[in-house]
Amino acid sequence: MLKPQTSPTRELVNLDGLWQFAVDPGTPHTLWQATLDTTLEAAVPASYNDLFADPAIRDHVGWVWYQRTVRVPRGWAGERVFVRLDAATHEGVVYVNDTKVAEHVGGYTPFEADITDVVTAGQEFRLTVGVNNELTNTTIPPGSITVTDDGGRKQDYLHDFYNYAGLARSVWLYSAPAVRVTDLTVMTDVDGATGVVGFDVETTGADTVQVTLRDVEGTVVGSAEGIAGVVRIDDVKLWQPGAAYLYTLTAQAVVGGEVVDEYTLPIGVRTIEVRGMQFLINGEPFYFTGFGKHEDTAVRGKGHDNAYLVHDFQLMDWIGANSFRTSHYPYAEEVMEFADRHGIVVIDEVGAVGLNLAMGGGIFGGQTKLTFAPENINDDTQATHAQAIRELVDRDKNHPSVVMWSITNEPASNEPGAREYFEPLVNLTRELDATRPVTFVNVMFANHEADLIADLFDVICLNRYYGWYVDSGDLAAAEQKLEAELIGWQEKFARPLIMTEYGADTVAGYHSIYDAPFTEEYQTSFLDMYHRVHDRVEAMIGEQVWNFADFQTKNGFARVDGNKKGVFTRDRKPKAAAHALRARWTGLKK
Ligand code: GCB
Repeated sequence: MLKPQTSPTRELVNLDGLWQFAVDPGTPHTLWQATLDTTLEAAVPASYNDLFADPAIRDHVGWVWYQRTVRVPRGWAGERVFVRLDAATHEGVVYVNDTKVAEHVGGYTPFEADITDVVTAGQEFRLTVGVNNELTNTTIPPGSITVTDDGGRKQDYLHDFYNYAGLARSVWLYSAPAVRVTDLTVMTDVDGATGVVGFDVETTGADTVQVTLRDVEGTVVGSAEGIAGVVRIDDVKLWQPGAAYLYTLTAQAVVGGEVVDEYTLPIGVRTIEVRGMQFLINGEPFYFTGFGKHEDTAVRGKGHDNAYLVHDFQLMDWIGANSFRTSHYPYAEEVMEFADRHGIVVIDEVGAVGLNLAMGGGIFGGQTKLTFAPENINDDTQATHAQAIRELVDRDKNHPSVVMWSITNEPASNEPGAREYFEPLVNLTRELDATRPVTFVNVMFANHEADLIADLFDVICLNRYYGWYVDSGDLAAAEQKLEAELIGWQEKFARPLIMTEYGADTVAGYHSIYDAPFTEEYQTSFLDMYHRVHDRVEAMIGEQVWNFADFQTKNGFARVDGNKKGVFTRDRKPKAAAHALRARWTGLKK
């Protein structure tokens, strides 16, 4: 789905701001028809959970309602009018006055509706958005809901980040012509000094499409006509990690010789290849440094915030990071575009987190059950998962920063049923995009001997906590076990390995001269130990520390106001390890 934009044929109105807000008293939802009888207002974009001083709102399980009035610009008569939500976490329903115009499941990908027939240019309408935060065994990510003795509903889930919900990304009203560009796919390659840009355009009935490529100065470097084809760029400037270069591709829909619509996409020309145990970007071996991140800040929850966007990327640059993983769900499109413009490499992850063993034992009935059993993670979950993959690839396929798809974090890949569950999803991802490698993120209990799916993937990502959850405080024992396991993966699979999580909870300002977990010194020594091992294992092609910053989680005895494995605090102050990482990663860059 194309991100809305202004162009000579399109207009865009941002609907962010304060919306009326109410919690739905029941399920199925009831409030959509009314003008919300509420004094509450919620900021958009923001998760609603931490905005209010009310635990009943924070812990609510079910639907909430957002409402505002919107005026359609009077100049839009004759145009198609759309409402577009960048995300509604985890399920959204949209009403224009009393008409339902859109429904969408999946909390981190956009959806839109053509509302032309129910609005009038120059007139106001009531826009109501219902958002549901429920997670079940058929949602991605999964969860379970229990009914408490007093009839209340309680949400449980296995992933280690707070279940923030609401309208955490922007909402838009936009106009576009009836005959327009509806999708664009670019695939880039390099032939000597020539860039090869393959394109595919979908329209609603254009006679033809005129494609023009421009460089950063605006000079035309190539063009083509048709709904699919190739444009070649002489002396191409490549999109490189740390040195982004973006051309713009303009697609014009033509009817009867007239241009009726125009859409412009920034594109980067680069190649990606997995060869043996190497990951090549533009033919050069690439070593990933950086973080698993979260969309997480105080008060906003997962609300997208451009100030934090800029600051986080500044801190990543300061520390020498060249990459990050969108753990554990697709991030706001603004983040992906920023990465494109600034040459940051992204492992793009689907929101499939928490599909692991404890799911069977922990939250589906309290007994040990297999995760991939029909009553737990089942065919319906897999169908939701497949749809989440489709929507992620559809949204992010044109970002040069995205070099790999991660289709799940830490599933029970050692369990019967795992292969049957994942093999079709890997195949689907490859069918959707043949240009990028596919990976998954392996959990510690499914090591190289126990795992049943790793051979399906091009690159194997590992989350390891030797020295934290295992051998806590004993870095010497941890070092031996870590190295032995990495060598085990290398010998068995002979393909690239990335350490996508390694980290230790660290309380900023807590110190010791001993190897004492939770101190700033321990976090530094822990990371140093991993780095020694990474440098000794040939298949290691990257290291992404868990986590960039401290983040909020659900309550639990192992979490003190959230997860403290951040190298930065939640308000982005460096812990001591930040300086050590900076020394290593800026050194690796030379
Ligand atoms: C993991 C998970 C991540 C957690 C982390 C931790 O393996 O992938 O979501 O936050 O461990 O800190 O326990």
